[in-house]
Amino acid sequence: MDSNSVAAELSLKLDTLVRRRLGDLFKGYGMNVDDVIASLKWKPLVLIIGNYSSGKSTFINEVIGRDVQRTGQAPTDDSFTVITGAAPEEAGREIPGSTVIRDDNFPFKPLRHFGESLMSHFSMKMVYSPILEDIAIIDTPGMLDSVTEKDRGYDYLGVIGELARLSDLVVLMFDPHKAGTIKETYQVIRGTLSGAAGEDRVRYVLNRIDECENISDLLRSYGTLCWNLSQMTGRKDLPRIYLTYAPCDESRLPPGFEAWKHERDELKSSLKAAPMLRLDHILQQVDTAVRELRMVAEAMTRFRQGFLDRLRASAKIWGMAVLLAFMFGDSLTHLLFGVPETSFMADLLSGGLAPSSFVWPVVWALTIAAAGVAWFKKVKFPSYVKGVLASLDSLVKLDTPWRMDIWQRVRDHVRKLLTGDAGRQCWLAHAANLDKIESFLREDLKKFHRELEENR
Ligand SMILES: Nc1nc2c(ncn2[C@@H]2O[C@H](COP(=O)(O)OP(=O)(O)OP(=O)(O)O)[C@@H](O)[C@H]2O)c(=O)[nH]1
Ligand SMILES: [Mg+2]
Repeated sequence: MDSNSVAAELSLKLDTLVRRRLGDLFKGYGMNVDDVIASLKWKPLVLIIGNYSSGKSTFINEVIGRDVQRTGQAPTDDSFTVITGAAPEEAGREIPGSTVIRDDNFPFKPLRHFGESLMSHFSMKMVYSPILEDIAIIDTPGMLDSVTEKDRGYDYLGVIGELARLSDLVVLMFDPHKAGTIKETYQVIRGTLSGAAGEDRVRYVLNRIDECENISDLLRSYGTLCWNLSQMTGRKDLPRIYLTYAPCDESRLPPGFEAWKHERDELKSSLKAAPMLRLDHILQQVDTAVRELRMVAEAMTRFRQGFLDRLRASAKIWGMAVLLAFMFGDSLTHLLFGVPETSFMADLLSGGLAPSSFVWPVVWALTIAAAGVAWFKKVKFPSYVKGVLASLDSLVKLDTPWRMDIWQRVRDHVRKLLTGDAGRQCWLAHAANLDKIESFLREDLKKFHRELEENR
């Protein structure tokens, strides 16, 4: 079996497993299991991102052997374009974003949250090209320093992060003029890519090196990019950076630049590895999603524990009050108003207890119990929830950067659950859910990893 069909078969299996074992839990915590495995549905995806005019569209045209994307010196693309293979008779068709994003056959449904204005900046082009039979390539608008997310009309970095999550290979392209100094690039690498896409799925490219005047000029740009990358990614070891240029009149190149001629071809070949990377990507994605689910369940377990502790403490105090009210409540009214004629305690001590002696004590006990319940519901519980919301981070242990990373991604979701649904969350069996998730990670996913290794 070729690697594509192995990947397809394994993803289907994993899809079924996740749904069967954890589908209900994802749903219960308001998380979408469809989004988790969205990328499994379609062909492997290659995402090309980078500074404006770094040569993304030029590179894509070269890879697919056709001038499908517009290119130009000024910022050219303001849209995301998914370029996918098509039979010759279908080639040339363009599908609008609203259809692509809503269609269940494509994996882009998670983008629907970004609203209408993204849909008008999103489309799919059907192109006849052999390489597109196995992969689809996504061209993106270049990153601009001056444009804020608001100016674009949609959350650009959010969309890039979501696409990176769905993609099996991410090409991050710079050029010597802006070798990694752009703020948006920084945010994408730091904020979304590091969490969303595993580093091994990213290819770094310094493109347009033919525009460097000589080798020392190139080294300066390369050095700047390396420095900026290490600052951005926080890694001490530098990832490989492909040094490339679009095919041009070789005689124009500064002396010595032929040494990098093959890097363009190597980069192009690395795109073909996307289907192989998919297997790892799928597992990584499920692993991440399940760990996010676990973090939510952990937070809810802690929340519920705090609730039960308070409930118990309140029940103790109010239980005592109910008992006192039962025994002495009618003595008080007897003393003050002469009602009832004899109190419960008096009947008890004189040995004259009758069924009617219990009426007032019971009324008293029920009244105080009702007051206790009302107090807990209206005062104690809201103030507990408010306290938890104010110090949300204390719900989970944040002892490693890795856990902090996961927490950052689910924190808002936990806040939402506690803001809208705190009452119900107190009564759910979070600890049992946690056990289920743990056993999935420990047994099912491990087994899957082994199966994947055997199929390599
Ligand atoms: N000298 C040189 N020019 C290049 C190279 N690659 C692209 N260009 C030119 O650079 C300009 C920008 O290229 P595009 O491919 O449009 O860049 P882009 O990254 O898609 O830009 P946006 O879509 O605006 O983000 C075009 O005029 C290309 O012809 C290269 O390797 N060397
Ligand atoms: Mg472009």
